[in-house]
Amino acid sequence: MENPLVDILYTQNWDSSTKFSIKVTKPLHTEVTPYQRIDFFDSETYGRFFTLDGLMMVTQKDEFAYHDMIAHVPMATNPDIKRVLIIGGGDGGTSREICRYKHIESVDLVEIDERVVRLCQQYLPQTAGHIANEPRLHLHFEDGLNYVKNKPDASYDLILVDSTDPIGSGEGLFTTEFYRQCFRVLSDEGILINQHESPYYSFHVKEMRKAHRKIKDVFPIVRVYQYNIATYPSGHWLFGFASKKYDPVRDHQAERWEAFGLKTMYYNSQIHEGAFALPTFVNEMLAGT
Ligand code: AAT
Repeated sequence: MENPLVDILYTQNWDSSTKFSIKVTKPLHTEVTPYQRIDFFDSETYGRFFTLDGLMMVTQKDEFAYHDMIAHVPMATNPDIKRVLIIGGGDGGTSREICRYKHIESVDLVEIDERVVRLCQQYLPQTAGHIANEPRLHLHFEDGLNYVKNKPDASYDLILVDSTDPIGSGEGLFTTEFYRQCFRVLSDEGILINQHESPYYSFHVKEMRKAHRKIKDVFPIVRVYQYNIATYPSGHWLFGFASKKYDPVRDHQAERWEAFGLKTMYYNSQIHEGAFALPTFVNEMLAGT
């Protein structure tokens, strides 16, 4: 590895003719579980990162963008949220951000693959360091759709779907049945945030439009917001915001959120409102669903 003539690369095909590579300084761990292949690597610029079935999940350098935007947008829309369900998110980044709010009472984290959590605890303390000593956080190792099916009505104020893309084990989390179950287990003020993929490459666009259509059939308020993350295909990604009562811009509680005094690297009150202003080509993609 010290040989200047040799580079060891991690490469993800962003589409059939576009590749993204990071030079690996050290491959740390590889494991195949019943659900997926898990790899951890070290790199210079992005620090430590991990992939599932070869797809980028988390890097030390840019995970803050994703985890800030999935967690703080709903919390600043309804600062009274107390009971949170996270589906996926075994790396811990999303629960780390949610647990920064002292008034949160409980966080259920439902991750299909226990090995993701255990390996992140070992290799990625930046996102998983709090898991072992956060008494409000409860781990459940099962499929997210199965888990919500068995929960009573109105169990949560917020559901964050922090899952893989709609292929393989994440597939069930992009179905109308799943969104209906989420609606049922949410309180009357409930909010659901989910992956809306990227508006750039055609595979993601197709999935994003399908998911958006299904959510619109289930929730009365459905919005989409964007953020930048360097290591996901195209760097331009979207989250869906679905809600029973609150609109994220009309009901934005900037002053109450700022009073929490949280220091964030990506999210702020201007980003909150700006993120819902979408480029015309994205509006047109969503309008056609
Ligand atoms: N915080 C950003 C990291 C992720 S990882 C997504 C997690 O979802 C993985 O740990 C995976 O094991 C888990 N998962 C997949 N399917 C299910 C399921 N059906 N039920 C519960 N957990 C599941 C998100 C990366 C997003 C990548 C976007 N390109």
